[in-house]
Amino acid sequence: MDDRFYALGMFPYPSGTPHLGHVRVYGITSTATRHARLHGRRTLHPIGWDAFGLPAENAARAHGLDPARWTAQNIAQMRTTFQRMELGFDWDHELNTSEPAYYRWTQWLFGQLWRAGLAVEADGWVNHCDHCETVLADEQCSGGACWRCGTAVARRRQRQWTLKITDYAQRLWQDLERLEGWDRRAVATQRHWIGRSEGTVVHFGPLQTFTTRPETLFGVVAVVVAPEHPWAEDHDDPAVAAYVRDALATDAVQRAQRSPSGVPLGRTVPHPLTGEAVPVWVADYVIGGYGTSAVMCVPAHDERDGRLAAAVGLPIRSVIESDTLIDSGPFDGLSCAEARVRITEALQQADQGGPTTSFTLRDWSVGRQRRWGCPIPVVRCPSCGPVLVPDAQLPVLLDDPPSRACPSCGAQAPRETDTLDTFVCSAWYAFRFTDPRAADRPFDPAQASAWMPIDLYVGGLDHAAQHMLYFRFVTKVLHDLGHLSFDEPVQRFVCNGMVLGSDGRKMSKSRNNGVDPAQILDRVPPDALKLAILADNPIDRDLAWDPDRPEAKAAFLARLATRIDAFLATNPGPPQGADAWPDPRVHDQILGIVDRMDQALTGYALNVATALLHEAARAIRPLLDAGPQDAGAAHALLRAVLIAAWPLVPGWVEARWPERYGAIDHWPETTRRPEPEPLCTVQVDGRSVARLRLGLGLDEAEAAEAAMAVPTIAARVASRPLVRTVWIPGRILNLVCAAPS
Ligand code: ANZ
Ligand code: ZN
Repeated sequence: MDDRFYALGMFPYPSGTPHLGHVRVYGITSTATRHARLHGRRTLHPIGWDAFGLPAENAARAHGLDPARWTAQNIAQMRTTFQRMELGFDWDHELNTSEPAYYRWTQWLFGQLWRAGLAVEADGWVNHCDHCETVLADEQCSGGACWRCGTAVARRRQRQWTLKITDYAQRLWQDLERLEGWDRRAVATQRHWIGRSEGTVVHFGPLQTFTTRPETLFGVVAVVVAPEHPWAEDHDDPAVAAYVRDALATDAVQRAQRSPSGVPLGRTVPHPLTGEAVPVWVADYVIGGYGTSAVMCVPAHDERDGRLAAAVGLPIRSVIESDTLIDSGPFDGLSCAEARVRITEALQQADQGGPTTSFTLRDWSVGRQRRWGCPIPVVRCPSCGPVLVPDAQLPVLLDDPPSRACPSCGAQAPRETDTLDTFVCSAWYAFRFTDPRAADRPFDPAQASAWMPIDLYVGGLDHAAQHMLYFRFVTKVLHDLGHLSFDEPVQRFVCNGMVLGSDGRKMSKSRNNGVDPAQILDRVPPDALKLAILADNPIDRDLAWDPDRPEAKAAFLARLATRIDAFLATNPGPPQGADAWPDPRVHDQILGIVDRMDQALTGYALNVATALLHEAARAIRPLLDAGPQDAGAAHALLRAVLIAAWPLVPGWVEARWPERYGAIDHWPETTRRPEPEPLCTVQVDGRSVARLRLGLGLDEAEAAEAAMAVPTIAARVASRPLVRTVWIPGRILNLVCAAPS
């Protein structure tokens, strides 16, 4: 087994007070870390702050504070609560993405991407939140509204710093197969976002379309372009211009929902195989940027095309009848599957298209018109254009003057004022954690490669798309540039369920159903809080919060503590590891529970582990109450139970751990006493002659041999040859011999 264990809970935004979701995420990672340590692994369990970004800036604005000060206050407050929770973080690895010591290297990462041709300024349609005054990634618009403030998203055309994640679409797709340790829901989410689709490009003169159904080519009645398509833009016809303007102002979700509409562009293009003139339309159900932003319209066989045709009066041409092509010229009579291949071939031969792959994944627009973010290290020189600030001149600080010397010609030039999307900061923080104090490098490749891929990553399913895609993308790029030995960052990805308020809905400040862990810690010890949140439900399910649960767990721990403390005070001896408890069933039962706790902790089944802790408490009670005669054996079993409980309730265990028990440094031995071999009946020629202990694992010949070693049985056989042996392990051995000659 690997001797290192890197457990990471997604690091928090320090935008307010900690919540129970944090207790759950880091409760999982801290338990897993301690368990790994008991198995002799070196562990890394860091924590830091995803400190840049809109939440801090908006909140700071609302409170009239500088975002830096506001963030620092929140971090101090959250750090205090996290420390009270005794989560076993490696505090000496703490990092803060808004400090120059960190974001200098985020800028270095941008430079790496720039030099690899993966960071470019691209013109494109962007989602804009007018309230937050910033561009939003598609993933940051939920239901057509800004993920942060809920304002309806507006669409704008803008030049944006963009990372070309689509260059990695195929690898991001293909490597999903390797993610065996991931929550299946997260893999499905990634698959959906990458959205690989195999199809065919079909040329209609100068216009290219993307289809997954080339066999319907003879059913085409129009070519329909997206409002974002160059053919639809700046159109002279006022009807087209008005239609396009309206469509572009509407976000994708609403566009997909409204009833189909479209307008003709007033021009035609030639059909690639028949040469027929096909009219060109614009319609808002065609998505700009997917495929070629243009589709061949086949109303007879595509639902959306059919609805457009019905709405605007386009003809309907049926070309498939019970899986057979009709009215399709030379392809009549072929099955759909055959026709798909043959028509694609015909297009290729005519140089009018061919097979292709499309991805739903869009490039990642990372420019934000915000102050509280990592400055993009670029100078906009009037004579040289955009110039990357060289690594040696980093960091470009937030408070740097608005202009600096152009790195290429030396003239004073304005620096880029856009900052980076915070998802860039969090796309590489896990590497930094392996070498967090390095001043002259972002991380040590040897350290990163020794600790990673991450053994256990825990976070919400809501980060399964964006953060996890960006994290995988940056890992692959840094791998390709020689900075990392691996190209997938996470081995095991556990998506924790949410903590729901007592009203059954997600806890949030706005619903006022949230619970402050700090207040619970005023009443109960941290281990009781952790048990309360880890018990009952598997970690990947939602958990309805029961406000009485921490007190119940505290009472359980206190009762058990009283018994154990009394036992330890009146039985001062050391544990006698070799001594077994006189009743083998009790002995085996307790060590069996310890074994099952080991399995539960290995599989992160922390609800099971919690239940086993209760079971262990019941099982050791008779030992604690039994009095001094078997104290050595009782100590040995108690010691095993305490160690097994330590990953879950470390503070509680350490508070009663006697020095004479040694160190809590390895998982207890659970070898139980060997089961005695069962007594079997031995027969000779069907008549019982003896009772004998014979091992269950023996085969026929071995059992017979063992029996023949017993003189009384050998005498019965009296050197007659064995004809047959009947052996039912644990029950009967029958030796059937030849008749005496
Ligand atoms: C003709 C056709 C006939 C189609 C038919 C379907 C059924 P997926 O699987 O998502 O890749 N399409 C292509 N580009 C599009 C865009 N930018 N916006 C909206 N729709 C687009 O789907 C590919 C199919 O979706 C393509 O195949 C195209 O319609 C449409 F009976 O072409 B099909
Ligand atoms: Zn210049």
